[in-house]
Amino acid sequence: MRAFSSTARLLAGAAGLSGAFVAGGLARDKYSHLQFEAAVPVLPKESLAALTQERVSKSFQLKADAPSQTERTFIMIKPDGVQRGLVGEIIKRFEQKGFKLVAIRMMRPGEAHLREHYADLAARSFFPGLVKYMDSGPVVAMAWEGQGAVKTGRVMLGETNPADSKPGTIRGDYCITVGRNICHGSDAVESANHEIGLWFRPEDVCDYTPMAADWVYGDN
Ligand code: DAT
Ligand code: MG
Repeated sequence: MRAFSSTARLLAGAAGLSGAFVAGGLARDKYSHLQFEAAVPVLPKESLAALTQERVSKSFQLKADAPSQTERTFIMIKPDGVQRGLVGEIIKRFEQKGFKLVAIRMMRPGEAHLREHYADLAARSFFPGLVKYMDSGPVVAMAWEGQGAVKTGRVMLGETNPADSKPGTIRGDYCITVGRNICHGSDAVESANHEIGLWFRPEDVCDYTPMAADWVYGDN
């Protein structure tokens, strides 16, 4: 009895399977011409869709020259930015803005290097604490290139004191105290070039043209 019923189930299953297979085949036959038409639609000549189809199939002629040697800025994610998992978020903001990443390196350069980087603040009372904090873990050093990269980079970072930084800026969105303000950005073109030279060898800085350059620097 048990053997019979499992044989019956097997037969019923096979019948169902072949039935579904036949039905699928029939459906394919019935609708195959429709699928073909959907893949290559013939649109009414004056329709908006027809015009759009014509326009997107033409090659683009927009003229835009990305400046070949635009300025570069030195941006660094400080140890607290790294520890708090904000590396991707900070890089994302510069990428999405349209700036070009030309150098990047994660490192822990040591006290002497950090003293040199902040040499102009050596006389300030917070200098020893600043160097100690900067030496407390790895940093991510970067060079970003683009029109107005130094000034715009500072705007994107926000004010030195996060309490004065507007929401929407990196410091305005992600930190609270001046002693843990998660990122550094050059304050002038000259200091940017000096800092890039301090943190990177010339061969670490990449020269390339991003595919989107003409779309970022279009002029009408
Ligand atoms: P920024 O980093 O905005 O260029 P800065 O060059 O004047 O600012 O100072 C470098 C860093 O030193 C700053 O990011 C945080 C720290 N710092 C500045 N002023 C400070 C202060 N009054 N107390 C503690 N740390 C300070
Ligand atoms: Mg500074």
